Amino acid sequence: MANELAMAMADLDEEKVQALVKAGLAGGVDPSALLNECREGMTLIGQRFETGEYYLSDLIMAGEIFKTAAADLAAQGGSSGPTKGKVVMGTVKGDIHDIGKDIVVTMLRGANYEVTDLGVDVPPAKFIEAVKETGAPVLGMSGLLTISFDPMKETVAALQAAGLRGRVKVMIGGGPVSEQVREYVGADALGVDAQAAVALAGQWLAA
Ligand code: B12
Repeated sequence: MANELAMAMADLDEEKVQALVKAGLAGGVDPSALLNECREGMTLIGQRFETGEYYLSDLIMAGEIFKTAAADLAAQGGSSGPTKGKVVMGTVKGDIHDIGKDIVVTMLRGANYEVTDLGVDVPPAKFIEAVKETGAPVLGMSGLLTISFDPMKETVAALQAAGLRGRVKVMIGGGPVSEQVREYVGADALGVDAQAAVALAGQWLAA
């Protein structure tokens, strides 16, 4: 049922979320459609947090429920084939939101990209080190907080200072990013969802 999954997620009804995900998969529903519904639920949760209906503990719980559902959905997306290229990904300094970043990583891996996942709260120097070590031509940064824009900008500046900017394409994503933010940060592109990340990598790494 459309929206039922989003509502179960928003209501933090873990059992119902799991049951609907399993039923959807068994019924042949596209895993990414189910993932999108869970995401809609997360947006509602964010709104309830803003209005004071939900507390931080509810956000933590939402994160756990979402991760379990996403893991079930990712397990359906297995793929094989030669690697299409390397990507370095991480959530920027000061930000510990990793649900969206993990989905992007999963989708990129599912599309046969070799992803170095640096985790959360990643300082610019760590991004640069990973780009140097792996030789990855694509760097993806995730940030869900408005205070994440400056660390993104600092990372692009650090790439420039290391002489790597010319050979590394930068994509950013996460709740509050916009074209204005992309410009401020100095990134090459922004992606609104994990599919966009895969499309950008495909564009940049096409032989
Ligand atoms: C769950 C959650 C948490 C969990 C995170 C758990 C975890 N392991 O990630 C916890 C409880 C830890 C948390 C903490 C905090 N949170 Co919080 N959180 C959320 C919530 C409800 C959902 C985020 C989420 O997972 N969304 C679902 C995923 C799938 O979506 P997504 O991240 O956008 O990712 C998709 C796309 O954006 C894109 N994408 C993401 N990254 C990338 C990267 C690239 C390169 C590309 C191309 C695409 C891409 O693809 C993804 C998949 O489709 C949001 C509300 C919201 N509406 O987003 C608030 C929210 C982000 N949190 C907020 C706040 C304020 C906080 C805290 C400061 C609260 C506090 N007072 O302590 C702390 C910050 C801690 C820190 N330093 O980071 C605010 C941010 C406000 C702001 N503008 O700065 C929000 C918006 C809630 C609100 N409305 O007030 N939070």
